[in-house]
Amino acid sequence: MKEYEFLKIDLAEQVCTLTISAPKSLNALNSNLLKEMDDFLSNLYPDIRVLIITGDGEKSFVAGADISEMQPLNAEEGERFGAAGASVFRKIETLPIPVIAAVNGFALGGGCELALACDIRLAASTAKFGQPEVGLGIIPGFSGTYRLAKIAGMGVAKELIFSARAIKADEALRVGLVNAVYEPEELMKEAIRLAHRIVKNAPIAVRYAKECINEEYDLPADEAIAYESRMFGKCFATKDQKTGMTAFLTKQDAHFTNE
Ligand code: CO8
Repeated sequence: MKEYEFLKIDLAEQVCTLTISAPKSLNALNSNLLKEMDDFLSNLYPDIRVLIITGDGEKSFVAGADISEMQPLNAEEGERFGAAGASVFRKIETLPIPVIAAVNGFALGGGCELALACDIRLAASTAKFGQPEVGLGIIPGFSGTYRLAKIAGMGVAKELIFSARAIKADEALRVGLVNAVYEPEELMKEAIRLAHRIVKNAPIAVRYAKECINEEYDLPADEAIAYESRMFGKCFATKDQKTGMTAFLTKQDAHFTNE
């Protein structure tokens, strides 16, 4: 398995855990770390069915983009840095497998935006979410203005972004920013348990479902419904559809082969 300076990778039973590790800065995202993430996501091992993203240590998921690296940037460099992070996060969002964020602590700025780019967010009860950018003289630059409004609604997004107020996990759950909250020691166990539930299902169907939900969201209703019908039809061209339905009808467990 490839070695990285800022990423730790663990692969077991088709579930890959990517741990972001920059301990000196509470796992802040610097440009070398983003390059490593881009490389990892662009060369994902073919047998991975679910990716879990978490942060190293007990205190922080990701405490944002690296402020010391951003401080001297001019407008052009700032745009380039923002675009580099946004492109990595878009890769996560469009990855052909589900991505679970296991938010184990601070998820601030780019850290909150990273969690938002994942498909599902699970949080430790000690996690804290926020978009503190306006307090630093910038706006969220890794697609936070777009995704926070999409996921938690425009009112919540505007309040959190304008005020730079950080919220605890229970409030994040209440506003729909996270799917579930667990005690810190349970978080990874629950993330892996959820990943294994996903792994049991037909991989192509899971992939098509993710694609449908992503693509249909911004389409007018008739186009969205037609999109789903096309993808639904494509499922019947897979061996796994026959496997799944035959297993149901013969009262056996389905063993999908991703075909
Ligand atoms: N960047 C760089 N260093 C950081 C960051 C960061 N985002 N966060 C923490 N660190 C460093 C601290 O400077 C400190 O370093 P040192 O030990 O050398 O002094 C170390 O990590 C430990 O941090 P603290 O001592 O501050 O730890 P505390 O427990 O007291 O506080 C906090 C923890 C509350 C998380 C605090 O560190 C903090 O507020 N961090 C900054 C959070 C933040 O504002 N994040 C948003 C950054 S902006 C952003 O993410 C924009 C994304 C889009 C970019 C678009 C590009 C143009």
